[in-house]
Amino acid sequence: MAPNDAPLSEAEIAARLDAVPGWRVENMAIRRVYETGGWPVTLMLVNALGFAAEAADHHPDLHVTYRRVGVALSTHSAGGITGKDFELAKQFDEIALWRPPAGGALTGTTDTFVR
Ligand code: H2B
Repeated sequence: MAPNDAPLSEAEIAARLDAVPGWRVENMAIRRVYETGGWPVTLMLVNALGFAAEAADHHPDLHVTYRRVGVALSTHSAGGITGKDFELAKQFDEIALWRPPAGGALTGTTDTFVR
């Protein structure tokens, strides 16, 4: 089994969770809920996460409601949580929470957005 395909121990999971604030473990998956502000942003987020998941060939379970997107990551083939799940969680946060840096050319949206 490649290193990232091996299920992580509880201690390894706890240590790696420290590096992804906002994520928790429940029922054999790492989980996070993004608040979107409403349906159009919910759908944009689902598509953005889905695009990254397909590029990664690693796919989340998504719970989609009007103003929330719940994400659960686990590695089915390993029967647990692996390094793949944590790497994709970090990538999801980069995508979902990214904002233009202050002082740059981009102002950023003033609409209610993902957090
Ligand atoms: N996604 C997740 N979350 N877990 C898996 O074990 C998994 C996957 N396996 N996406 C992948 C696809 C596998 O089916 C393909 C063949 O790589």
